[in-house]
Amino acid sequence: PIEGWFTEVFDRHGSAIALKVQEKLLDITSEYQHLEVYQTETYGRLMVLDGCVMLTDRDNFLYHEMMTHPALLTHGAPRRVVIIGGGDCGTLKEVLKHERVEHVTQIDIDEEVTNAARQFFPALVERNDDPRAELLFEDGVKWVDACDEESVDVLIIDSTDPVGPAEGLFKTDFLKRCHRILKPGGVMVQQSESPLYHTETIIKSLREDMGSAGFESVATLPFPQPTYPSGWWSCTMAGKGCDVTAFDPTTARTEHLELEYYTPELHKAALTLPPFMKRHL
Ligand code: AG3
Repeated sequence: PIEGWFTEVFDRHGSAIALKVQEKLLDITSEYQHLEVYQTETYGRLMVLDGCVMLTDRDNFLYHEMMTHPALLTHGAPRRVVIIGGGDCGTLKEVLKHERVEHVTQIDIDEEVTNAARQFFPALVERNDDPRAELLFEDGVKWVDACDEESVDVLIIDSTDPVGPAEGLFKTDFLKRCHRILKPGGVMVQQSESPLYHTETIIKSLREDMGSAGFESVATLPFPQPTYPSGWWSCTMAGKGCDVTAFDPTTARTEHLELEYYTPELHKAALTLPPFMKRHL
């Protein structure tokens, strides 16, 4: 760690990411995790949970657009969307851009994350007053269990790494419960860590577990994320009775979405796995 810099060290991979910071704006320990917010010199504000970078003002659009638009546009006409985690509201903001979505429920276990977003990341919460948005602060696993069968079109798991509070969100048992609440034609998408660091481990097992949970199709989409381990990240989609690997970019209407990264063509391209990933999956 360098003085005056925030550093996240990825010990197992012998690498780290560091951002020059000007000031620490928040440092609290909630019931669930250690939450920090910094003002950086060149990436705007930075949110950190248990020492891990969650987002910065400058590059969060990459992650949030890729966590949202491929799944919603693959589905085609989602009306009911559920987000597990996502307390910073960055994913919620992207979902609310879709006019045909009628209701979005965000379930994060830790209200302090949303409080910090409200206080320090105004751009992420700017659509929170939308009457279609419902924010709940409870255990997402329990919420999914209590949810009606076949009632959700798109389910987004915007979690932290599969350790600590989010560990249960990567288990087969939870994926089965996710499958239960999706309507036929439903799509789930989960943040799935780094293609460079986690293809043979987390990504591979998540894809297998999605298959065991009853999903007929799976697709892992890599995208750049400069402030996460290795600078490169991924999401993995799974389809219930639909093919998430097939996407026709000419049918997707995105003019009204105010996008900074996602395009239907880029989505199509991200469905082509690089050879090294293909070899391991
Ligand atoms: N989700 C966190 C992805 C994991 C980042 N991992 C890390 N830095 N070691 C981010 C939530 C944004 N809505």
